[in-house]
Amino acid sequence: MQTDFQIGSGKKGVGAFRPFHEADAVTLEVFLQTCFKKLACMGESIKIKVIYDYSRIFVRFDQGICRTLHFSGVAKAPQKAAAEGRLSGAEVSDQIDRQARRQGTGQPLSHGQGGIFIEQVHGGSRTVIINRMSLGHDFLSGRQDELASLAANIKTWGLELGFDEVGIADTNLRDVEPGFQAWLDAGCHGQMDYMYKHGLKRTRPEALVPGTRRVVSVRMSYLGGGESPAAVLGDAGKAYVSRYALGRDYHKVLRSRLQRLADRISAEAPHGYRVFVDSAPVMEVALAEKAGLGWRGKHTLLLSRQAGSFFFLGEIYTDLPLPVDAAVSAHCGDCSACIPACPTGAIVAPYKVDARRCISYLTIELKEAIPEEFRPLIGNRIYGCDDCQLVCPWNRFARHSTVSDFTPRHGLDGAGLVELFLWSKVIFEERMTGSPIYRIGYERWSRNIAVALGNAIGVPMAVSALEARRNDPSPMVREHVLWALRQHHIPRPAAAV
Ligand code: B12
Ligand code: SF4
Ligand code: SF4
Repeated sequence: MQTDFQIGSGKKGVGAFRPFHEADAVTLEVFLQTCFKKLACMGESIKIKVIYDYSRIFVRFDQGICRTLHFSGVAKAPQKAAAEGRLSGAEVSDQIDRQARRQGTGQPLSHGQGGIFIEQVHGGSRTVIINRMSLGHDFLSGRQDELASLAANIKTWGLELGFDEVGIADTNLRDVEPGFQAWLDAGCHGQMDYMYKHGLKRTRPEALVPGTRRVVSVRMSYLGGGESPAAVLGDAGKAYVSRYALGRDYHKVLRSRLQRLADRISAEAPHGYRVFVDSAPVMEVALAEKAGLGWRGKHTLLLSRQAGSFFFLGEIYTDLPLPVDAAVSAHCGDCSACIPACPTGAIVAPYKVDARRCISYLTIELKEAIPEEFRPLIGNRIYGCDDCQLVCPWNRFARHSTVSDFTPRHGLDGAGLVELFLWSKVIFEERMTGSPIYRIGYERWSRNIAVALGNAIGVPMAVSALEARRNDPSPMVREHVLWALRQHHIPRPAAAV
């Protein structure tokens, strides 16, 4: 999709932007804030910034913009761009601006005529916004019964696609903004720069995707069977991999289904949307809570009476004005079992997790050496941690997933530490392709297992496996191997000191 498209004075625009040649003696910078689909169907988010500093500029557009979109050859361009942008597709519909089509070529539309509204710009670097080019989903506004039936359909379609629950929330997250800011200010995000760099877009969905009115929130259980977590955690020679990471990468599993759900909604009611799974500045837990999918436990994760907490969350941001669901009440009550169960004391207070202490952060997000104070506490957890969830009484109700993608692969549900430590980089990459573990790479994988082997006192072959990688090419892995050998009372050789 081409953005920052510039049209100089007297120059003709091309393609879908052809009518912008009407701009008089100014240079325009065209920002496509959302997508061509919107241009075709709603046109609510095309912003044009006037760069030249004129004292008074009047920017005119004629109905050519509409005609351009109706021209079959050009219509393919927005469709292609929409597909590339992972949008549902651009539609050039007959409903677009019938008024405009009745105008003769070259006759500018003035404010209030047809579907194109134009703003006047007075000097400076200002923004012109073209509003309401077409009817689009605004057909639905004010038709509450149709919206309610659409919302019900969305939930049914979501279940058909394998989600366990679907809810709808508005975008008002102002209540969580101060807490999020306090968390950042306290440095709890550690090295996760992505947590602060998007500013308020995380807590303001409409700032991330302009036009967003509702969030369709989904949850999908991920327990895929395999060895019992307690048995693995109780065996120092085994590697504990967080239950969410035993199968196929959940980002892919959820995203493709969310895309299908969004497509299905589009077929019924064309909408502007984006789908998300843990990969963007989105407050997933807070939104799911608003959408009625559960309550926030004292470990900060979302909990449901029907399903415990072993599930993923995903969202569709949409501009459809769907009816919202009510939040459910909290049921932690007097329980606080998750707080003392945390091996590293990461739940610093109810509802507050300091990521820098969390084993999930230390083994997945942290790119550098794991601070020594945490290494003995990590035990045999080599990728993530589930302890705060395993002790939660509500997880008696956790459901096993029906999605085969979450079935454990390569015996990761109960593999031996020594066996995994002997994997070469080639084997790691081959076996972990398509797994969420792939993202941490071979070096962090080896670092984590070295720590676990350091904690595997008395486990046969632990020392020899560590010795075999004493001279690992990675300085970080070498340092962790030496630390681990010291736990077994094997000193560094003189040359390595
Ligand atoms: C960053 C992140 C992490 C970080 C930080 C976790 C955290 N609790 O914040 C780390 C790497 C540690 C992590 C670990 C895990 N994560 Co995570 N994580 C995320 C992510 C990307 C963002 C969460 C977030 O916004 N955190 C920021 C804080 C500020 O949010 P908060 O706790 O909601 O904020 C409140 C408190 O901070 C409090 N507060 C107020 N004042 C103060 C002051 C201080 C000092 C503090 C500390 C707090 C505080 O108020 C805030 C507002 O209500 C989400 C996906 C997403 N995009 O939302 C997944 C997500 C939350 N994670 C998920 C999972 C599965 C996990 C793990 C279970 C993985 C594992 N097995 O290893 C663990 C669980 C650890 C835990 N108990 O939270 C799932 C949770 C699903 C569910 N059922 O809720 C999510 C939703 C991903 C997904 N799409 O499914 N995760
Ligand atoms: S995931 Fe583990 S380390 Fe992180 S808060 Fe829960 S129990 Fe603590
Ligand atoms: S262990 Fe207890 S306090 Fe923690 S989330 Fe579960 S019910 Fe709530």
